[in-house]
Amino acid sequence: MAEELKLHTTWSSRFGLRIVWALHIKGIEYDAIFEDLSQKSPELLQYNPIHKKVPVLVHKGKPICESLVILEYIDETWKEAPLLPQDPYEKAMARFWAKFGDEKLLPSIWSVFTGQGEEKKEALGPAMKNLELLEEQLKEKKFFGGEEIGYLDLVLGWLAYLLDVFEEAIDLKLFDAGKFPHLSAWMKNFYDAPVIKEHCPPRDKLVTKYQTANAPK
Ligand SMILES: N[C@@H](CCC(=O)N[C@@H](CS)C(=O)NCC(=O)O)C(=O)O
Repeated sequence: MAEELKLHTTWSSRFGLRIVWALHIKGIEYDAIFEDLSQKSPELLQYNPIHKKVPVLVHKGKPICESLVILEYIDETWKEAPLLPQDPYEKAMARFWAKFGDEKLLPSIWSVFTGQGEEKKEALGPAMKNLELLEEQLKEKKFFGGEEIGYLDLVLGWLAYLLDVFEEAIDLKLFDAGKFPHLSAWMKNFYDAPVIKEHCPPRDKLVTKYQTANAPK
């Protein structure tokens, strides 16, 4: 029986999926409420009046917004299968790279995806540089979290299922596995974990969504 736990998300939200994965890893029951972002529900606007975005987790009637904050809340509330490292320095590093993922890596790849002509070419350099930085971080580790999927894996998880969707949508090869052997192995390990794969949106539906999003207006 779900402990009054509701997740407002969408079928494809890469931020929402982090939360879905975390809840499944910890074996926590919840009710998913799928929002239509072109017509946000009064509950979403009430729970997240500042950003008006998904995901929002509502625990015993209390809303928590912003996916990184939600992940930490989940990890502190349900202690089983810890997501963040226990060591303070390792924890700080996981938070640092999560911020890097959201503030640097994601926008740089998004610019390649949405840029037109020259803009797209210029966006490639920073995107590749950011991927190289992650490659160095990962080294020989199976997951960023070590032997098990952890907080940083969940935050960067969109790379594992979405990068090749972006590539197909814009018909451009971005990611060369030969140049990023560790990252490429990580993507496979991450996506192949049943708890992740079983809770990823259907690939063909994603390709159609991003092709439509990228179509010249
Ligand atoms: N920083 C936020 C980003 C959330 C976000 O951008 N959500 C998108 C869906 S993937 C959204 O709700 N967009 C609606 C809007 O911008 O109006 C987080 O980590 O939760």
